[in-house]
Amino acid sequence: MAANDLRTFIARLEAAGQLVRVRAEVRTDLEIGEIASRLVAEGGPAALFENVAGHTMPVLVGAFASMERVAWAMGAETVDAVASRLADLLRPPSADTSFLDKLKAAPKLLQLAGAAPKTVRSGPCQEVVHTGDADLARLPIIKCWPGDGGPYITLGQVYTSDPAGENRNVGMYRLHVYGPRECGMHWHRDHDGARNYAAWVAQRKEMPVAVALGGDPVLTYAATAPMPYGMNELVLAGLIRGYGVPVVRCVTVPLEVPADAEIVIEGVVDPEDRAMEGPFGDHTGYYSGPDPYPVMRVTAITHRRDAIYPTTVVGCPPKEDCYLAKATERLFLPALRTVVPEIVDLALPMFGVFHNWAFVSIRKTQPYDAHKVMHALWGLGQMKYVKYLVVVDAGVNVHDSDEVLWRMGAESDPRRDTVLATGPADVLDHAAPVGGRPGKLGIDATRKLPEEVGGQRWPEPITPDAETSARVTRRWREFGFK
Ligand SMILES: Cc1cc2nc3c(=O)[nH]c(=O)nc-3n(C[C@H](O)[C@H](O)[C@H](O)COP(=O)(O)O)c2cc1C
Ligand SMILES: [Mn+2]
Repeated sequence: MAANDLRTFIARLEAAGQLVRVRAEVRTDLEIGEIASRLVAEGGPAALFENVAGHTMPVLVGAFASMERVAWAMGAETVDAVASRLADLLRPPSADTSFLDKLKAAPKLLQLAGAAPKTVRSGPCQEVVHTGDADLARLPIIKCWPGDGGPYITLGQVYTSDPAGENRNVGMYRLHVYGPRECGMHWHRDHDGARNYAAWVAQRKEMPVAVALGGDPVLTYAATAPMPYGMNELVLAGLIRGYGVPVVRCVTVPLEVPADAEIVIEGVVDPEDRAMEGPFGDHTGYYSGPDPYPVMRVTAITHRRDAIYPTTVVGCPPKEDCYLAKATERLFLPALRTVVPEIVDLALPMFGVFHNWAFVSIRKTQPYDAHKVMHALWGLGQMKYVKYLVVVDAGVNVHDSDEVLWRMGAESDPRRDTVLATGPADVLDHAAPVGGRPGKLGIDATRKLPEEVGGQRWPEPITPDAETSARVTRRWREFGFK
């Protein structure tokens, strides 16, 4: 059963034994965060806190804190199944497509067309409307870490557009709550929310913003997906789901939000108004900020009558956000492969916090293919942030970091096989040289072709004899082993 709102998803997690209802009283100040961190560390369930001190709204954490739960959020059993369905849907038709093939492609086109959001007249997210009396303090917003500059909304889908109402975007950016009707907009300079904001600033106009919490669980994933600017993440959500996401018009701003959301915060961002945002215990494992960021003034808060407040805690990896990032790794791999066909598999290991590390396996046919792949990847979207990039041969399991490091140790020479390049650093990379040139290190850990090593002999890797191996498997019990 596909859950198309948060409460149906909660029911599904509960039925699968993957959600604990917490009836004991709990605090928004650090306590929910501490519990969430422990649950994710032990591969534990999601938690629904029903008795939050000072609040009536329950708080949900950990709903996306496993690959299985992320897959369920997409209405599938595995993320790989979604990835192959999307890859098939988006595969460009080849030039020699026959008429019959074109006919076969028609249902695909219909599916693509049907994925656009559908405007509906009303939705449960507006069952209760607060405008003049809107107050963020009524939401059970948590403070995650002791050094945080205050409470933060951590799992919000931030809806924006440019001044023409085009380039509709949803991105997940944390919101630093400053007061009852004010919060900081922490969209990084090269994220699409910031790009839309720059367009409003250029016209010196107040920018409308809406932040949705909950709704179809696929939306939480979609808000984190690195779609190119101009491609609405709601369409991605619709493609994953197989139907357009129902959206309603906001009450006070000209934006649309998911009709099935639990809570929506509407507001405006003055082009002149900035405030210090942070510090915040970030997913790097360190505090980020304080830095100046735009400020949103809340114009309305709407919610379901019995709204549930979803949140997450980031920090030293792995945390819940790492599972959302893994889903992106799987979903976007087919697209990477169409641009860089040498790529077999790619891993952004969780300890690399999205993009400090990338391990990529390639099918190498030409000398220096590994180098070609490094430069190609550093030129693609957010892959530009990858600091340490290790290229191995097809057949190496890039999801096994020990195996990758074994191959790297064995197959590479630190002088001959490393590439030191320059490229942009992520906003959160505190080690990047300030005012200097951020570095990238590529390591070619593939087996070398004769042309790459002046004819030096490259040894054969050891693999077992296939016939013997099969025989031993057959006779294993006969030898007395279990
Ligand atoms: C839990 C979580 C918190 C995030 N917080 C921020 C943030 O505060 N600022 C930011 O720019 N990106 C943040 N991100 C990453 C963006 O959501 C992600 O890069 C997304 O692709 C941006 O979308 P956009 O390109 O449409 O702006 C966060 C991601 C997750 C999973
Ligand atoms: Mn975007």
